[in-house]
Amino acid sequence: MKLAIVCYPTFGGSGVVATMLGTALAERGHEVHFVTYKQPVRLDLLSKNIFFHEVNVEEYPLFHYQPYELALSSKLVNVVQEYGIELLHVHYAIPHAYAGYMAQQMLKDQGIRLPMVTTLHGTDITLVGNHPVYKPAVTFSINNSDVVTSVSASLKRDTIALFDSAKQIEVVPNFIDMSLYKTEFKDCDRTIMAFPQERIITHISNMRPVKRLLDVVKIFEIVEKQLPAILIMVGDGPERFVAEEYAIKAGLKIKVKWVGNSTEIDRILCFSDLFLLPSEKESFGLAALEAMANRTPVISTNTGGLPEVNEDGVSGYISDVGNIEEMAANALKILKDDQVLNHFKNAAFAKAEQYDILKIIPQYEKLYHSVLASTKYL
Ligand code: GMT
Repeated sequence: MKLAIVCYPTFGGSGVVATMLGTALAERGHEVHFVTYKQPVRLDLLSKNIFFHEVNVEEYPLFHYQPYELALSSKLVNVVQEYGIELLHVHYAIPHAYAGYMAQQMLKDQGIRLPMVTTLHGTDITLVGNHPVYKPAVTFSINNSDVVTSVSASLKRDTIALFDSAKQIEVVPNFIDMSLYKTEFKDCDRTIMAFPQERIITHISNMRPVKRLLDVVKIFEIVEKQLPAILIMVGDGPERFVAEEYAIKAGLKIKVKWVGNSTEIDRILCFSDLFLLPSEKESFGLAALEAMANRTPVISTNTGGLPEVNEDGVSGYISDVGNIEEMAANALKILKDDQVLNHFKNAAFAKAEQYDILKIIPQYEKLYHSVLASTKYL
């Protein structure tokens, strides 16, 4: 099958999922065309069956805002015509589903039917998409997609509740390639970051307000009073400065290490003892799954899809948003004893196996085949 994937090319989870999906599909013999404004960060272009088409937005003095949707839909039309694309899969509704719909309409005029699968990732529904500024367009895009998927059962419920939509939504959870984690990393050297007696606690995010960065530092502050530990903060974003200031004022400057955006996530997670994700909202929590695949237990909130990923008392613990004391107490429960920590590490890995890519890719393929086979597109 020849398909086009539209996604954000940055460090966010939706782009990572789209890239992993496209790469896996290409390995299974499908021809995959990524259409976005920059090469996705985790995309290996030198792969058989993978193409990348950059969307360029022409600047013009009259434009206060650059019309990205227009450029994207035009690019999609060109790519579909040139390569005979059979199906479009857009990740993150805003503005991708909207641009995809416009491309569909332009192609329809030329007698070309292009079915569209839209995958909802979280904030496109729960935060941004729900805002009155975007809601009518997002509702329209959802209702006019041929197939809509959500990355968790929780996000499906949120979509139905917030958008009052009768559209059927298929839950296809996010996934991870577990074959990459079956063998130990050769360069998993914790001494580059910590002293032997220190536990290594890690947080990874885009450091936006929903991630509650101050909670991360405050949880660590409580834990660090009880046992030797360091905190590795991976990523960058608007909340970083405030959290960094807090850590310095709390006397934790040398204990909290800010490493910025990283392409070495697995190298960091493989020597981590605990992962913190105290988010306000999280449709799935891909970073938590990546931690678990690296045998790192997770302390998270119980919001959104997190309880589906992080099994309370098994792969870690979940708490109400903002309950810093409980999250710190649970972190200590896991970290205080080597045997307990090892037990949680193994359980986190076993839980991650439920989301192995081998179980999820066939679900997408089945959806693609059913939409292609539907009479509408024969
Ligand atoms: O966080 C965002 O604003 C967007 C998005 C992204 O691109 O990273 O994150 C969402 O999609 C991820 C992949 O499906 C999920 O793992 C994240 O939980 C979800 N973020 C939120 O719901 C806040």
